[in-house]
Amino acid sequence: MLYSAYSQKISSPARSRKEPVSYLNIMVVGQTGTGKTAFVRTLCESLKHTIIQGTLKESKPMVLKDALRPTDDLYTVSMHVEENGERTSLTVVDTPGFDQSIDIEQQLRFVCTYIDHQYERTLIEETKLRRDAKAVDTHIHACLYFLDTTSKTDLSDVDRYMLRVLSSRVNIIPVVGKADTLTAVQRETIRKAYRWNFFDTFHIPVYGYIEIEKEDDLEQEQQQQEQASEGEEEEDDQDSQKEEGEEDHQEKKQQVITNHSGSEVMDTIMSMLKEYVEEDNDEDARAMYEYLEHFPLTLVGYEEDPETGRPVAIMRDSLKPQKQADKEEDHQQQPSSPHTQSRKKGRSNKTVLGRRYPWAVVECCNPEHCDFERLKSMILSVHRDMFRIDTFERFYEKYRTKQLMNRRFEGSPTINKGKLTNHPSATHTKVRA
Ligand SMILES: Nc1nc2c(ncn2[C@@H]2O[C@H](COP(=O)(O)OP(=O)(O)OP(=O)(O)O)[C@@H](O)[C@H]2O)c(=O)[nH]1
Ligand SMILES: [Mg+2]
Repeated sequence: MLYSAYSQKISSPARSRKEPVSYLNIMVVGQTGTGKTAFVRTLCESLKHTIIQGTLKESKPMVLKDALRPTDDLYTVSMHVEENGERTSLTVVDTPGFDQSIDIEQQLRFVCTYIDHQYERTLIEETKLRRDAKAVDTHIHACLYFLDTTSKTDLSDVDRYMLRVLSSRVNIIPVVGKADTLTAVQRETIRKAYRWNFFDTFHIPVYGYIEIEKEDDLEQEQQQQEQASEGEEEEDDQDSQKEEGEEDHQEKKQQVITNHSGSEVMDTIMSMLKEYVEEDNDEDARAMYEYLEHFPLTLVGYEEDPETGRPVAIMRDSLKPQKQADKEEDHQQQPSSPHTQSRKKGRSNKTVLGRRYPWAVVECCNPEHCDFERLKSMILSVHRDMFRIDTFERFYEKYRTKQLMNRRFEGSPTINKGKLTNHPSATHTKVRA
């Protein structure tokens, strides 16, 4: 009830506006140098034709126009985007990368405080007698977590810790940045290893994860309870059982990684989703299934001019001699048609966002090269409403309950408004109609 009232309000902040607008706020987080800012710039650049004129706003001047440098302070970029006839007020929050030489707890606290602060704004709004008609939804609906891929096999301890804490507050989408630096085999290996880590070993509740109680687990639990009631086991027996358990786990990991998607739990989730799709034609289940098929998504940021930070001009097929590229196209077209001639002309001038290597061009928006386009469509259409609903119904509710319980126990209902306005999110750009 509360949500529908709220969502209606946040979806149509101005009655005069003909098009309803959905607010979507995403945050990029991860260790330093993993490609977060390059992703934000690539996203803005790739959306430039769909941004409604005059709506692009940055919380820090020149933040997108300067040379690419390590991010030392949180900033936001907001814009109204229209895709497939749907309008989204998109805000991207870029954060300083985690640096392991500085207190990790403190860096994590900074990000968590920012996320919580957005929930606090809603809580304050809800408790007002007269609510602000122009209040907008500033919740962080999805957090792209840029994984540290240096080990190329397992989640790093820092990532694991950060992910565990963040996934209790926000929808986490783990991503692999700089995917052009991985060979096809490395990508597949890393993908499977991460799936196993996230879903089977550490059970990190990222977006798409569903907790499944397996029959084996239930049986095991039952057996354990029976054993406990029968009296204490011999210590030696327990140790050997534990060792056997670990061996089984390793053996299973090897089997699953070599033969399947990399994760037994993910396979189970996906077959559940498949049933929903086949039996009920459930679109949300289909979207989630397709997302999990590519989990974790791979990204490539554009190659920037070191001085201006602008994308370097890369022509499609620039590495192929023009005659060869034309020949390939002629195979698919009527050789002498005027259409072919004009396409050739148009195509040979076409620049792409990407990175150029002596042997190939990697295109950011080519689905065969990485999942950038897939992620973009997740954010702007396919998963947009799921992110928003999930955030409100799950994460905000959790925050709200916790705060209200705390305040009741402390006997202090005060909400420090002065403190809130000093928070970095005071810089959060509000794009109003
Ligand atoms: N090869 C390759 N390099 C990339 C990619 N994205 C970014 N880089 C490079 O990696 C370096 C760091 O990129 P940033 O986007 O600044 O990384 P960041 O995660 O924002 O770093 P912090 O702001 O320190 O947290 C820069 O030199 C980029 O040119 C990519 O997709 N592929
Ligand atoms: Mg950065």
